[in-house]
Amino acid sequence: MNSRRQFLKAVGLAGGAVAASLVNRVAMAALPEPVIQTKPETMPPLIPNQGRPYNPVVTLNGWTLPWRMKNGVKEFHLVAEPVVREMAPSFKAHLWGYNGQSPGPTIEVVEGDRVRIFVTNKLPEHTSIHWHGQRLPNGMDGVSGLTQPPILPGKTFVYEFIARRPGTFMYHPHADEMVQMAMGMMGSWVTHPRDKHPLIAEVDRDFIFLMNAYDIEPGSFTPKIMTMLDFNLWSWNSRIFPGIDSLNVRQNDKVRIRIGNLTMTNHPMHLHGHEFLVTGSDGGPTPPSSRFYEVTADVAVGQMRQIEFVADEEGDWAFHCHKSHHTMNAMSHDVATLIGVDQRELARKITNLIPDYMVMGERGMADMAAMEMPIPDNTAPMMTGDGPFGSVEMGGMFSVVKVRRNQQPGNYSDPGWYKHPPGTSAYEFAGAPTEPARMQSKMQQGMPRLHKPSTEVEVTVRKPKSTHH
Ligand SMILES: [Cu+2]
Repeated sequence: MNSRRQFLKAVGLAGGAVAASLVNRVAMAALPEPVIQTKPETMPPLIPNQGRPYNPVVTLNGWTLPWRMKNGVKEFHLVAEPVVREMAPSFKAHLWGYNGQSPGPTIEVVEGDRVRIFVTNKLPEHTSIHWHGQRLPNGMDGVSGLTQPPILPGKTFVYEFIARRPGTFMYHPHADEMVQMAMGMMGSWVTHPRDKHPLIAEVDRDFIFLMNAYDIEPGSFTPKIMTMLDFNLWSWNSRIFPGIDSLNVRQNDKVRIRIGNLTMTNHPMHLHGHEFLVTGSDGGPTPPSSRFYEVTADVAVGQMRQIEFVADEEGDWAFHCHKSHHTMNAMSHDVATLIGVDQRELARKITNLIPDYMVMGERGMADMAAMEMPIPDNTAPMMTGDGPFGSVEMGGMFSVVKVRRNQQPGNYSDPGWYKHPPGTSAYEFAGAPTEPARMQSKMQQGMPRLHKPSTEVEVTVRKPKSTHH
């Protein structure tokens, strides 16, 4: 027992993970004991204490699966099972995943490693695991019905292959795929290069996460699995803002972020304050001639992208999907656009019927972040997140890259909010307002009109009074 505790300590999991004896020890004597993670926090990198050395990754709100070395083979044990995943504080979802969490643990190996993965199925239906992006024998590819029979409930299958190609990969079921991925079954995989690689840079910080999406009705716990497009929770590693941990780095660190997309739509990933290069995909490292600086990179369905940048600007830099409805949490989509519409008379009439009726959206949706309308239990607010200057009015696929001068190497803890040096923040203008200069012409238009101007007024726009803030 003591040696096992020391092992867990050595791999940085003591306290965070519990190695549970889920399976009969006698029957599973040849199996590595599965390690189960009970917490959704970002675990420190798993420093390898056996095999070839490498610079480990940090899985956002996740962890790396410990392995055992057996006659030169790296052995892992994945357990497919129902899990309760805290997607954000006060919001738990009933998902399917691996070893206690959704997504499952990250698997990290080195190019050339022989890998043996035991997969035990504790789901109520059959499953399989496909090793997305790997070069491997066809029979290890994990496509249920095509390359193997399904893994029935209670059964354990063994996958074995050599990790031939360094890069960023993922794993997911290839059996009842729509349901099992909609329930959260997936995980990341990193194969580190064996030697110095001409196309793979050494970095100071290496992060990885998968993008996934769920359709969970406000107040309920279980995703609707028949949803094809209309998901209402856009998550990274089954976490939604403000539940996604920040990516904490030291100023001038070289940073790599590996991102996979297992949702049903693309996500343009946008980083503030820095330019990055896309240095690789699940197809491998990209040739330098193909790399150019960007601040947004699209990650299409079933793709992985790794981006790299030097974090040379101190601050709290937003990092998010640029589809604005992907930075919101569950809401009803049947809300009309009411910006500029005077709802006072309508509200008065409705209030006669429904006394608690609340008018929304007349001045945009930002009020949603601050309003005190009751929401059902176990529901994440649609737009929220306390920042140092008020509500961040975000949800979903949003986090912050925190760049700090004094963040120590190897320290991934949250340094708190950035303290802006005096004179470097946007501030309120204190002078007198002036009328904006407008383009003038005979017809009061920029362009001459061909037809007579209509005297009819189509829309009356109500502007907020200056007392509104
Ligand atoms: Cu998106």
